[in-house]
Amino acid sequence: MDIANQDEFYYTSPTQAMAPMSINASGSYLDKIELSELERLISLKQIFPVFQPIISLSDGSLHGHESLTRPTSGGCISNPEIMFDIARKFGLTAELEKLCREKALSKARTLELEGLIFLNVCPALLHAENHRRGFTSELLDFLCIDRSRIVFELTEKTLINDYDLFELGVAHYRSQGYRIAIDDLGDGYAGLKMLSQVVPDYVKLARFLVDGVDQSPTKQALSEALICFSKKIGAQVIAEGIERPEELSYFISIGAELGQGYLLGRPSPEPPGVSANHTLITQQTPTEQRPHLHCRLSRTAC
Ligand SMILES: [Ca+2]
Repeated sequence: MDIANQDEFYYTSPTQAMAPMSINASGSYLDKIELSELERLISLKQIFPVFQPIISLSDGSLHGHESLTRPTSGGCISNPEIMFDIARKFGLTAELEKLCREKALSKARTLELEGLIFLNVCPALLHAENHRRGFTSELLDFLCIDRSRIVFELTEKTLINDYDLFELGVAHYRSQGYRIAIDDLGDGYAGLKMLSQVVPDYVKLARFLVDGVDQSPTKQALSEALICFSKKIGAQVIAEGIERPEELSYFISIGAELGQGYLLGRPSPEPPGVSANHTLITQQTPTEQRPHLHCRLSRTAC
């Protein structure tokens, strides 16, 4: 799970979310250990970024990478899910996210990664006092990375009960020239409302829709509807979590523009930088469109 999947606490209670949990006499020994280890991880910057490729499903070319984060501290923080859970628990998500972004962008510059850089972000954190505005822009300027190469992934996985706050977050990024992706579409509470209000540049289909889609008429119907809608509003669709050739073939057949998943490339600290997927994509491209999908898409002028 990446950082964008850790936002429930912020969306459901954005005000209280920014107040760190205090360890008092009733705090458990485990709480103290977790907080201590997380503070040490942040101060010593004990994380490293990995990059997973996002591939064009029309020709297999590299479109960009999503940056994910792995901890190196060991101890009780043994994986990224636990790391972000503990950060959320103690109100340290802002500090952790800032560190993740700093590490990811610096490494992307060192590796001279091609294409776009997708970064997960919690919109509510834009309003945290300890999340200094302009930090990302200053860092990008320092690294000579153009803002047009940055795509912020906003999760819709969790309940958003403050859309004014959410829209402020989106406007904040848009006004600076960044692109916006809706992450995990179909896996949360408010996807359609978010789509109508944000009008994103990219839509990332939730993994559960992709998993076994070739064997599920229901998932196919949902995927088709979301792809059709996304195309109508000018957003490119990314099918995330593609692990089987049958899933890849299906999304190619219904016209999804982009794909991501183990089949197309695992997250890596040093990704190859170019896509080796041209042969894989062309082998999976069906010789004929699926008749029923073609008809439905044609009727709705997608
Ligand atoms: Ca993501």
